[in-house]
Amino acid sequence: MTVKPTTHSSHWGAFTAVLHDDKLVVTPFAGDPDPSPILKNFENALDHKVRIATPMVRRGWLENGPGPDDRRGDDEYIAISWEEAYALVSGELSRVATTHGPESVFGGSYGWSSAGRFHHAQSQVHRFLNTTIGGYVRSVNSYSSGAASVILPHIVGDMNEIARRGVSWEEISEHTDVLLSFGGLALKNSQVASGGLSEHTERGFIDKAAKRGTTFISVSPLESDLPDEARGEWLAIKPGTDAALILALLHVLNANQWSDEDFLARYCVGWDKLVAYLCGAEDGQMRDAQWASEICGISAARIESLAAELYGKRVMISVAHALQRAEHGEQPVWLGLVLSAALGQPGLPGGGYGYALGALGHYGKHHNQVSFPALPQGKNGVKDFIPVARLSDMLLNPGEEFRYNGQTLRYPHIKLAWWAGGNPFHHHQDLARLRRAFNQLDTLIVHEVAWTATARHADIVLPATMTLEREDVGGAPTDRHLFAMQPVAKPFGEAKDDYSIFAELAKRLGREEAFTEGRTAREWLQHLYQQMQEKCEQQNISVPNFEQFWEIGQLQLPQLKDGGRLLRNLRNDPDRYPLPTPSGKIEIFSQTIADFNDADCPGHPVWLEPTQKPDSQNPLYLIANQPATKLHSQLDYGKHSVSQKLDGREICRLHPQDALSRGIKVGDTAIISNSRGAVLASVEISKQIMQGVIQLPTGAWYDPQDARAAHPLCRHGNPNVLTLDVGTSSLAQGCCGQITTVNIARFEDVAPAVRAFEPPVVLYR
Ligand SMILES: Nc1nc2c(c(=O)[nH]1)N[C@H]1C(S)=C(S)[C@@H](COP(=O)(O)OP(=O)(O)OC[C@H]3O[C@@H](n4cnc5c(=O)[nH]c(N)nc54)[C@H](O)[C@@H]3O)O[C@H]1N2
Ligand SMILES: Nc1nc2c(c(=O)[nH]1)N[C@H]1C(S)=C(S)[C@@H](COP(=O)(O)OP(=O)(O)OC[C@H]3O[C@@H](n4cnc5c(=O)[nH]c(N)nc54)[C@H](O)[C@@H]3O)O[C@H]1N2
Ligand SMILES: [Mo]
Repeated sequence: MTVKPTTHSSHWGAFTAVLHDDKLVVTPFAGDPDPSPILKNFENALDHKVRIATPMVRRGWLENGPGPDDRRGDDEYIAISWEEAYALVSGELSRVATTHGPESVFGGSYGWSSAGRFHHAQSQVHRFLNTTIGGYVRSVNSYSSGAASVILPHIVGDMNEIARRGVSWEEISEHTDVLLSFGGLALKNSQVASGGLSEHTERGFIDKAAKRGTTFISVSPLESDLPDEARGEWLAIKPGTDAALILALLHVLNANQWSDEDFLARYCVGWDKLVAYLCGAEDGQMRDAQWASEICGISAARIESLAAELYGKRVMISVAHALQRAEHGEQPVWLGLVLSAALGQPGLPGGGYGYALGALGHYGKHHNQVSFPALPQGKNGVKDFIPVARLSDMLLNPGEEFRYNGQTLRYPHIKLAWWAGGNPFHHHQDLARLRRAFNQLDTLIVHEVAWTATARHADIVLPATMTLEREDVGGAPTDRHLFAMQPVAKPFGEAKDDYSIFAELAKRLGREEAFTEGRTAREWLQHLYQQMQEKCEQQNISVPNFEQFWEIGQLQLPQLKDGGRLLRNLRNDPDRYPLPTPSGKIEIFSQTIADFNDADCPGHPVWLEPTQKPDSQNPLYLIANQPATKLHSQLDYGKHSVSQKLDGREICRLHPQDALSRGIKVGDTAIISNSRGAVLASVEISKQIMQGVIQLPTGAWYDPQDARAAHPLCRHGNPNVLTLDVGTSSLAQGCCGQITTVNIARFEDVAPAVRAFEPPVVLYR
């Protein structure tokens, strides 16, 4: 059967799709100059054996009822009908909400879900819990920018304004002399933007800038973080030590009187206090190039010459998200801003600070004049929340105190957790600890398209459709195209979209009208579209009506060119446009943060030793960064992702010297381990990686050989078996997943086959 191609969109690009005799063919959006190969992951995904066909209940939960259970992650499932599933789920939610209140339900449901404004799973969960039981314990911030999203409001007033609405690539390509990037600008990362991106333009802009004369310098443990098109310099740095390097650069600028004292006096507070710290007046320790060199591994001479190369130039500083996904991750974020200020660059064309530039396809882009509205989530009557990465802490330590952003809060006592559109066994650190945490629950409910490790820990699993099996509207505020996401296939098995599932549950809870407002999914799309259309009309932007839009499949929206406005406005008119900080200026010293009195994040940026440093037991750093071949764990079973594994295992990369000294060869299976567990991975050897560092990307589905082991062995290569589950600091409590320390050896036994994509044992009645 051949069907007319339908327009569609995903977090990694827009495309058209067609089913030819049950084979899905995906073609990138014609207007995309540099489409992502991740699109290929769709082609074998619709009917993969790891998809979930019917609702499921975990055997232990069915037999024993709700309650803590060590069998989660290691149990059989029983296929049930939707009627049975609705009855079990609505009954259990009523029981928990009536007995313990909505403050015992965790509905954070962190995760990227799929593109599509309406079926965004997390929004659906939140709306459902708000409209049926009056709320839920939520999570704040993200795994992406846990530390940055707390510190940046204190020191520059707003995160979004210097990240997503920061200086644009277009401006950089025209004006920047030096782009100094901590953590690089890997094109693998800007392939992706939440909500979708129809035009991948980073490669083109980087090429244009380099041709015009921009010097790119990438400070990173990996050479591959610098795109070839940048024709730049790779400065290899020990993971987690950028704060020391930047302090030394500031020391050199100050010592040579290269710091822009006029800018620092007019637009900043606290430079004098930082200078006292740099020069040793604060505590007797000088933070000069020699001092930093011993910490970060870059020679003192190169640190000094780098400072000289920045002086007098139009400089853009960027700090990747990755740097703050680590112990004391607040510090490099703060120091990147301070460095740009000491150079007097914020607010100049192509100059200043672009936090997370290149980390996602949103950054450095223009914003649409009007954006597509989000699904309203209703009112959450529960006040309790956690910083998102404190999940296991919360479940394991109910009632205990924790610090967050100057407050002392308590972990709530959670009985039931609900997850749709996220995979904590992908995103969270220390997976053995996460399993223990989930085992404390009475009930875990998960909606999933496939048998992820999270689904395998659930008590009730509800099968969700993929976007290809339903209607939606795809768009992001930084993408000028809006797409009709038209279905290309029927739902797999009995899968339903999250909205329909929640609508049925709301009906059984007597709250259908409150949840649906009487609308079908199609009517919601029309309703949301109409709201956008009205906003457009108010601004004299003409757009087709919904039916025409649906027929054409796409439309183009006008954009604003206001990137970088926060610091540009400050520079041009500080009285009229003070920053939304207590001083109205850039805070190099923050009295607010100082008054919090947390030793792990004092009032000005500092170098603090991480607890995780290579030692005799764990002599190597592990970088667990974003995968090039997929988005997180999504469609890890997809064609492109699988084609980039070896023996079915994720590939780790290490330096030839580190391999040689351990007798490890290309193509070997290696075992990477530390006190939390071990993973198997296939070996690639590369000089593009710093000696002393191993890289293993995230995204391989957790595949423990013995699910109940205290120190599990993952056969597939999921680095979160190894990462440490601690907060970045008492200030932000962000996740520290990016960097840990490990040992590596050749795996001498016969390597066990990967079983990540084999469904669990299911009993059909
Ligand atoms: N060690 C380490 N860990 C990390 C990171 C790191 O750098 N190092 N990075 C972190 C970062 S930045 C992030 S953002 C997180 C990402 O973590 P997540 O966002 O949790 O990862 P995803 O794989 O995107 O999970 C989305 C899940 O939703 C499912 N899904 C997709 N569409 C739908 C739908 O319509 N309905 C339902 N019900 N389900 C759907 C997918 O199948 C998938 O399992 O990981 C973090 N974890
Ligand atoms: N293909 C693809 N793209 C993605 C994603 C994906 O899953 N797949 N995820 C998206 C998401 S949700 C996010 S939040 C962003 C994340 O954006 P980032 O966090 O910036 O991305 P990462 O790839 O984790 O890290 C970028 C690079 O930082 C370097 N790095 C790590 N530690 C250090 C350090 O201590 N110092 C220095 N100088 N460099 C260091 C690593 O070499 C790494 O390759 O990526 C997005 N883009
Ligand atoms: Mo992220």
